[in-house]
Amino acid sequence: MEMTFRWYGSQEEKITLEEIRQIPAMKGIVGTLMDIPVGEVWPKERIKSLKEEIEAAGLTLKVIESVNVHDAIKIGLPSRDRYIANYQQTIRNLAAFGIEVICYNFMPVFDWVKSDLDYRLSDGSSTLAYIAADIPEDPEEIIKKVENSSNDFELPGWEPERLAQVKELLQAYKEVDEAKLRENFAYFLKAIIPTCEEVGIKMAVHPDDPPYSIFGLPRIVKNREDLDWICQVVDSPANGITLCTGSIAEDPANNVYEIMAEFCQRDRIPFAHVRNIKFIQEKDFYEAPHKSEYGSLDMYRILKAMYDNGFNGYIRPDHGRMIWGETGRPGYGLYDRALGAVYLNGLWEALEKENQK
Ligand SMILES: [Mn+2]
Repeated sequence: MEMTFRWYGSQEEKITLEEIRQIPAMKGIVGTLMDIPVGEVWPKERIKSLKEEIEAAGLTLKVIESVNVHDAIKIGLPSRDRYIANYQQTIRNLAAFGIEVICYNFMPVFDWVKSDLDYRLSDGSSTLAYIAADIPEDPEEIIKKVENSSNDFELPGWEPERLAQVKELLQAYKEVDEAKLRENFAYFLKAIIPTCEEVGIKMAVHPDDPPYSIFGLPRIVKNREDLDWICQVVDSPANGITLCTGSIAEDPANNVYEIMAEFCQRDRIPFAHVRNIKFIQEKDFYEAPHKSEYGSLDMYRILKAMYDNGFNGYIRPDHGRMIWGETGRPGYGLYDRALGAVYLNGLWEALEKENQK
């Protein structure tokens, strides 16, 4: 297990690499090149300088989150082959600089959806929440809402240029049901996984967030059956999952502990996002502090499922609250994610020592 921290790059962040390096036992950065438009090749020189900057700060760069998949691929447009060729080239370019894992998702239009990016907890901290009644019916309203509460940070997967055409995008997805989206996903995986095998990279698909349909859009990475289908459609260790405990558990029908255990055992989880959520009622929830007692998930059980089933990939504390007066990119402050990382490392140390007896 190796602890990592998502960082958006010096142009996009007020959090410095030095601050991240000072988190005890923090080893690596989960990096990105946010300014490269979706579908374009990531240039080698940009990857090289990102890696050098991170390594100069005493951290490693082994995981990229995300290389986003162009809508033409998800919709299955004739132009998809060009975007797939670009994706293959990006995989090769990343591998040339020692990247081992690429996190991505296959969600139509919206990368993730929350109703509230500044949900106040009783201790005064601020977090992300999903309250179904507060999700507007009109998708354009949710875009405005997210833009207005993003503290002027660009949020991952919410590229303003792309979402400016949301009406056209939604129209383009009209003919894409779950079966069609699955067919397009299989087409994509069959094209890129051989490239990954050739250069030694693992793809790791992030579950849908939330893991059920919203705005009438299809969802195909939402439960155990979907993950099983993905692993089988191209049966290769290079075709893996970013198991995000928060996202998977957002559907109470999903047993996050069993899913974690099964896919760790099948060696398909090269990367894990670990966070806690607290259900308010039915499927409504907010993102809770990591420690088990604050949320609806048992974090010890999650890490034990990983440990017992041989997890040896990268892990990050996923999101954190805004605490101690910090302001920044919602979900991605320094302090609470640092606390999460230290807590997860503590649980892991206990599991290791308990099993060394
Ligand atoms: Mn996640």
